[in-house]
Amino acid sequence: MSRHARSIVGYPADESLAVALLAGVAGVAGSFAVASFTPAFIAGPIAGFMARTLPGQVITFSIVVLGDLGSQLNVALAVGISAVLFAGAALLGSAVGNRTASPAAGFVAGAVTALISFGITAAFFASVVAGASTGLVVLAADFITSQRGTALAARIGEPVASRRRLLAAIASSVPLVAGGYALGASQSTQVPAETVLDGTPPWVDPEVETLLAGAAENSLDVPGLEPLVSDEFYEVDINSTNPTIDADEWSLTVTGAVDNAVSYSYANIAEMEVEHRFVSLRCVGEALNGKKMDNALWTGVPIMDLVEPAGPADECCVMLRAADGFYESFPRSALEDGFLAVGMNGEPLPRGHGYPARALIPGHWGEINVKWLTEIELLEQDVDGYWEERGWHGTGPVNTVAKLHVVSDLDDGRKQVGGHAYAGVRGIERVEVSTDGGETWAEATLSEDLPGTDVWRQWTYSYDPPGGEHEVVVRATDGTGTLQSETEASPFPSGPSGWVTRTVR
Ligand SMILES: Nc1nc2c(c(=O)[nH]1)N[C@H]1C(S)=C(S)[C@@H](COP(=O)(O)O)O[C@H]1N2
Ligand SMILES: [Mo]
Repeated sequence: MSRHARSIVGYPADESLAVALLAGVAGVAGSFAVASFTPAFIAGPIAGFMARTLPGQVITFSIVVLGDLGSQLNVALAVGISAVLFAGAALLGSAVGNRTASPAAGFVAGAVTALISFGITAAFFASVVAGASTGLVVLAADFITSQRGTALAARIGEPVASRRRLLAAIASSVPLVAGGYALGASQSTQVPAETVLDGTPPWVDPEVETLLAGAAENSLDVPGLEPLVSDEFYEVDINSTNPTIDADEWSLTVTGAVDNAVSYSYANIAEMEVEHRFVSLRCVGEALNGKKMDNALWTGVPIMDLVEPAGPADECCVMLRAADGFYESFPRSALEDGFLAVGMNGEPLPRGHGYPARALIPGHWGEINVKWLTEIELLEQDVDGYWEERGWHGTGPVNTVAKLHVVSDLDDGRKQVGGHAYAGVRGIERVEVSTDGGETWAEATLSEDLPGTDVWRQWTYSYDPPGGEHEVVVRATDGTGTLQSETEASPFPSGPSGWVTRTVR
């Protein structure tokens, strides 16, 4: 047996790169198999690291111009970088192994590969456990990819042809990658909140059923229009992977300018007197007629019920901090009507929406509705939050908007248009539609107001289409009688503005 055959990745230079890359890809798949799409997945923190450290303009371009594609590209890039890092580890490992006198070469190569993978992973996670498990996974992937490659090629016949060995490495890494992906994708890492609570969870309540049924009943019967409680609630995060928090270990602390800091466990909050509230959210970074505005029924407690026992000083501001490293600061006054949600639409809060608990700050842009909330700090001075440090001004109240998402032909030849309108706590009083580019206006039909002080409404309007192309324009008037601003503004830095216009044929 040659020395090459004995070493794990001891291939001739011309093919070792390709085999190392295959091992790297298999290693990433293995990491996914172990961690699923959680922060312990190697590509997660790398994507997060890029999102945090890339210049603000790049991130803003990605959010405003690329939208969801931007974060998908970020994840894809992070997966690629992870594979290259692991491949580098395998190459280094094999180089070291090849310098070692046999028969220890293979062992040394594998150990060095695992050690470097461990180092890379631990550096990104600051976690020894994640590093160790990833190191082992990469070692296994590396071993199987190269060793099976060698073994298969050897069975085919000595001397082992490079190409055959490479093909065999491909053949062994494909099932590794497929299996790793399938394993990772099948994992659900959310701890069912029922298991950490004694008795009935607060979101299991006949009142929830009644409220949800009412919202369904009051939703306008317009095909293609999202109902009053969103079927698919948008998600915006600074990280590509959601934190996986054990409700058992989670706590929320009230700190800063208070008489004495107070801490709450998950059970503490679930045992309090809960409320169910409809609250809509909208992201400051979305397009004027975008899809990052939604509504849900949330179960939780008024935030001041948690803050008051700490004896807060009468200070100007507050900072909310979260388990994913996110933080936002805003005026204390906005906190007064704040809500801490643990349930959503009759279920525990989904991981993507902040499990185990999130803040809801009525009428304000989504960004201060901090998910995975861990700390409420009372501040004597206003400071910049995560997005404000990157140039955004998204801590204030939402702009008024009427969106146009549905245009359809009715059986009788008329046209039907529809969408949602939202103005935060100001409420929506009226939506008007123009079918002639803004010359004349007619009032749209609105859905019944949902109970709640921070909810959207649906609108619809049907008309006889003029022959050919025409311009449909929509505008809302908020509950204070103020017409939606016609001045056009891009989402950056303080939210989109203008009237939604669409050419209809
Ligand atoms: N911890 C944490 N909270 C967060 C964010 C985040 O990245 N991390 N994103 C914010 C932004 S920008 C918005 S628009 C809303 C979106 O909430 P959703 O994902 O539940 O729709 O959450 C906010 N809260
Ligand atoms: Mo947002």
